[in-house]
Parts: sequence; structure tokens; C-alpha cells
Amino acid sequence: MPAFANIPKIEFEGSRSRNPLAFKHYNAAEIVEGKTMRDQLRFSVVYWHTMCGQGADMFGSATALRPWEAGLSGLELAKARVPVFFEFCEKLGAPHYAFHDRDVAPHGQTLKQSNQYLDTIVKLLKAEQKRTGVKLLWGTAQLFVHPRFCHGAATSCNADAFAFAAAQVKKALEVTHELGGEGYTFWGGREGYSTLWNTDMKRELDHLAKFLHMAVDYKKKIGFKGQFYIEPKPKEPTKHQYDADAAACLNFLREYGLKDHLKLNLETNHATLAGHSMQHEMEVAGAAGALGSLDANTGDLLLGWDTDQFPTDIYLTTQCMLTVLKYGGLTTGGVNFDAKVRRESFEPVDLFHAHIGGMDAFARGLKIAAAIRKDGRLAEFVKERYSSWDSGIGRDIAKGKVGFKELEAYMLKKGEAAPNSSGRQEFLENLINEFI
Ligand code: XUL
Ligand code: CO
Repeated sequence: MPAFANIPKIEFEGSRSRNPLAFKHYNAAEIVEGKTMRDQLRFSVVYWHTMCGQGADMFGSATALRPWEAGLSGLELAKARVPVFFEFCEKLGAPHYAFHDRDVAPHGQTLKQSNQYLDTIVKLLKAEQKRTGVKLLWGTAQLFVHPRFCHGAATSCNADAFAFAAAQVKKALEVTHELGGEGYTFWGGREGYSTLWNTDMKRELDHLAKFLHMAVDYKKKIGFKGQFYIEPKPKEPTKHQYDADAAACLNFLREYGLKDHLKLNLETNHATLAGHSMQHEMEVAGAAGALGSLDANTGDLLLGWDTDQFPTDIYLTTQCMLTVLKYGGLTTGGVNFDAKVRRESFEPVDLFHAHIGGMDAFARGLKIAAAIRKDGRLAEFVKERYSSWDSGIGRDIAKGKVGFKELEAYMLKKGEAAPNSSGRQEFLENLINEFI
């Protein structure tokens, strides 16, 4: 008996449709900038929130109604979730998914038992991937729930915790490879500190780099060709996470010779927790050639924590897709809904409303971004704004033909550097609104 028996396959019905279980904008086969929407957006469903999320928070227990879980626990529950998850992805038409080792399979009493549980579930995942054609966007290891990781994993003061984490990532890389994963993500989990009074930061950062180099070596050893990502986040659970934002991650990767091996997986709510916009984080990554994948969600303006809501703001999705298109589109990465339904949205159908809304919001963002690019006025404005660098003294500076001495002579002769043009922020905001 299918878990979502009353829910039909979600189809594109166009913007006039009033059917809540239909796409109004996401039309998988429609071509936008030379590729289908399906290939431009590369949507992905996450296992942890969608299958394992129970609606609990620090003030209250689980609310979610999940009839397929009734009476089950441990490995039996893990087995029961697999076909439900793929039924969900199929009905939604999502081409990809992502998971942590410990979402798909339970913690065992020992590492050996955990690995056996994981092997059992990976067989089922593989069969369901084959049956449905849904592909693995990325895998990851969950290195933050178990008490052994209370001081961190790769940055723990306890070398045994580092060793355990290494063993876990080794296995997670093997199963990601086995499942044809297109990437592998490192999110810092508890890699940070709660107080500097007890922390040797330099030592912890050295260990984190060592850990990632070991992962790069092992990846080569097993012939895994997927893209590695590092996912920035400034806080939660620790007060300071070492991978605080895109710039901090890039600096760390460069300092430790890892820049060629990892790109960034950027998450909207993490960007806002860092005091940045998602567009800012994407531009920082894009400029460094490290724009990898998106964890597509959003926070709540009035709540200061990682609420992981589904993205519905068309300005946000437009900004995301403008930047994605600017840097040549998504290749190995995707639009991965690292997002959860609200605690009050406890029925299974809410999982559909949430994902349909997120997919439609990104489809609109993609179409609007493509229209803005086709129109060309925005790009033309930016180009024109920097035109003083295309000839004369600007070109001489850029080409390294002049130094301070020549510039002093130039300015003594010219006299003043009057602003050459208006920034036209309001004009540009109005221009963007023409399209939204
Ligand atoms: C945590 C978070 C993670 C990573 C994968 O805030 O975003 O779910 O995406 O570990
Ligand atoms: Co994430």
C-alpha cells in the first residue's frame, strides 16, 4: 500500500491553476537559457528533514503524523522509510536526493554494527534509485548527534573522536560512491567552540585540515569522482563554527592547500545567520570559482535561529538564480531543499505543499533571472559603471603599466577625481521590479 495513496503525481498545470497539488511554474521540460528547467534547477529532497523530521523542538515533542512508521523502530523503521521516501520523490518529480549516514540507518552499538545497518539500507536505496531513476546529489556523515562528538569530530580534543569520525567518513564515502553520488558534503557539525578558555584554536584548525586531506586521499584511492563541498555556517550548535561563512571557508581552504579539492555548498539560512545575504555568499564563492551547490531554504526575519523554512520569496530565488546563471549554471550541484515543514504542519500532505512551493519559487526565480539577463539593461549598467577601467588611466592601472609615481603625476595634472556617474540604486530596484 503506497504511503501517499491519495496524492497524485504532481504535474505542471500553469499559473492559472488553482490545484494546490500542481506546479504553477516548474515545468521540468521547459527550456530556459538552453537547458531544461529540470537540468537548470537539479532539485533535491533531503532524507533527514523529509523522512526523519518529527516536528519536535526544544520545547515540545514530536507532532508529525507518519502512518508508515506505526509501531516500528530501529532498523525496521529505517527499512520502512526507504520506499516511502522514493515514492515521495517520484510523485514530486524530484531528480535528486541527499542523506547523512545516520538518517538512512540507525546508530548501532558499535561502529561495526552501524556499518552493517548502513550496508543493509544502502542495498535498498540502490534498488529504489534503480527503480525510480532518482539520483544521489550528495552524501554526508552525521558527526554531531552522538555524545562522543560533544567536543567536535575532526576538531575534538580527543584523538579517539577524530579517529571514529575518520572511520565514519571513510564508510560514508564508500557508500556515496557505491550509490553513484555526484558529490559529498562536509558540514562542520560541532567543529567550533563554546569557549576559548578551553580551546587551542590553531591545533583544532590544523586537525580539521588534516582530516580533509585524509578524505581527499581516500577519495582518490577508491576512485570516487564526485565533487567535495564544504558547507559554511557561523553558529549552531557551537557559538562559533570554524566554517563561519564563505570567506572564512575559502581562507581556510587556501591556507591549508585544499582549495582545488572543495567547493562550497551554500545554505540561505546559514548566510543570514552570518549576517550576509545568500546573494553575497554566492558572489563570494562564484568569484573564487567555488560555487558548488545550494541548500535552498530560508530563515524567519524575526527569529534568530536556523529555522530551515521552505523558500517562497521570489526576490531571494531570483537573486540565487541570477548568480547561478552568471557563473555558468549548476554542474554537479543542485537546489537541495535542506528545509523542514513547520511543527504545526504535521500531516503527510504538508511535505508536498512545502516542496511544491519551493520548486515553484525557484522556477519563477529562474525564469525571472533569465528574463533580466535577456533584457540586458542590468548587466549593461554594471559594465558601463566600470567603463573608466576600459581605457586611459584605468586600463594602464589594470595592466600594471603605472605605479604611485605616475598616478601622482597624472592627478597633479588632472586636479580632481569627480564622481563619474550615479550609482542609480533606486532606478535598478525599479528595473528589477519590472520583472518580478
Ligand atoms: C545543518 C545543515 C546540515 C547540512 C548537512 O544546519 O545544514 O543538515 O546540510 O550536514
Ligand atoms: Co544544509
